[in-house]
Amino acid sequence: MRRYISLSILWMGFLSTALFAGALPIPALAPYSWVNGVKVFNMNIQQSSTQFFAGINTRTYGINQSVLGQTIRMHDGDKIKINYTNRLSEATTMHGHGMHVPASMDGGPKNKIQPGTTWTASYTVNQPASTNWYHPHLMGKTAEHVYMGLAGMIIIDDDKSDSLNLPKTYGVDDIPLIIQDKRFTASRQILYAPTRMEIMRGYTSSTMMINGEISPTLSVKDKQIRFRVLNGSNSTLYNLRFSDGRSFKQIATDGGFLERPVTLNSLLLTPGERAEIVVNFSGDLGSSVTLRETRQNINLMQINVNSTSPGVTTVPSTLTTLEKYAASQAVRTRSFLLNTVGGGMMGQMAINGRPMNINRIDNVVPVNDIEIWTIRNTMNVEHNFHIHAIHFMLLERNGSPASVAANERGYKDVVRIPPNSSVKVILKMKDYVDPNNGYMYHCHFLEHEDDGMMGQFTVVQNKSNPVFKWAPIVSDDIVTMVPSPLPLNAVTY
Ligand SMILES: [Cu+2]
Repeated sequence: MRRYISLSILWMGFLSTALFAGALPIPALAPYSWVNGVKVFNMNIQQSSTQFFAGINTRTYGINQSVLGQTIRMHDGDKIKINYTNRLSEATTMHGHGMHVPASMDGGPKNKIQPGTTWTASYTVNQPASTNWYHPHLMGKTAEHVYMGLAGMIIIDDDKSDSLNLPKTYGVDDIPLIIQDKRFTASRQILYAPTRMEIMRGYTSSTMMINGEISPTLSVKDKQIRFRVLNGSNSTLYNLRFSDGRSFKQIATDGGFLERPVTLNSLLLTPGERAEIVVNFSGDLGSSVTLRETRQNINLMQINVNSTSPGVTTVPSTLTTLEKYAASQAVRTRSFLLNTVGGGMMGQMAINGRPMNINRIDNVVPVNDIEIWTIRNTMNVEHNFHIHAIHFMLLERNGSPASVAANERGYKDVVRIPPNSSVKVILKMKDYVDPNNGYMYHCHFLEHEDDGMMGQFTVVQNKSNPVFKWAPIVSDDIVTMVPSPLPLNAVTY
């Protein structure tokens, strides 16, 4: 009877709070070959099945594996080609989140990959060491495709990260943690069916997983261990904390290293955000610590300290020097209002009153201009804000520079905008002029993004003469491509 009860609890998905099961899966590093000096990756986007629950096959999507994707690793300066082949029965795209690449290589909604075809992202890596990720970005389908399992990590190394004495053996003391949560049907298939209220409030679940494993166990040595943490969920905030309340050091934000490690006891990540943390397990041989999510009170992962292998014992006190811009250097300010249109709480998600329109350029950003963007959330729900290709620094929260947390004082590409609050960021787009291909900015709560809380900007040489191939109507900062004397398919996207 007792066994029956515990199985019933398992079926209800609550076991994750009580027991730890399999070892934490470490996504394999994606194999590559060098072809004429170019590092070539072949990534198959495929349908498969995964056993989240013992003995039960759950239909999933993955990239070179059954769920999630292999880790793509590259070095600043590398020439890269990533061939994404779509072996699904539906179209998708593959966007490099956090990647500073030309708009035509961004993998946004226009870079559609039809079933049976291959799309190639080709560029030279041009950014600091950082933890990024790749995931679909198809209009209206991003949330579902990520939920089905399409997400993988991209790790960028550079000379600085090579030389710093940090844990850096992948899967041993440098551990990727892709945290997600999912709902399942009674037959244990992934259930993606948000109601209108769940689109607003978040399609969340208490069944959490790391790297596709519910309640995993990880064995580590009694040294400094680095975790590359990605909130890969659709719309769940994770507040991470260790069961013994121990402190740890955050060394990197979305865009790479912080100048100095920041000591924390808990780490809050909104969807799409990354943080690299280093945890000191010296003196813990033979003991176990649990990584917890405190907003929903979930035990995420048990960490067993069971080896004394050599490793890193101290974290460098200085990591990098970041280029910073003063507010007085900005030549332009822009405002972005996150709210709904038509129907209040049940209306459509929009930015500045405009739901996403793929045929509209909302902002034209001149290259090398320093700009301040103010993003305001006037709703009673959580949002965040993600900008493609550009990393920014926070200037203020709610008008206060002092309200920017120490671990937010690095380069970011996703920033939390809590209910009824505002954030001011400063940024400069340094390259990749292309008036004919847009980059996205959007809320990274994927249900909000899919519903329309997204806009599009281009990077131009000269704002007064952006040299469009098409005939746009320019009104304030809005460029509308319709009606145009050119057919839409004349636009090179
Ligand atoms: Cu949102």
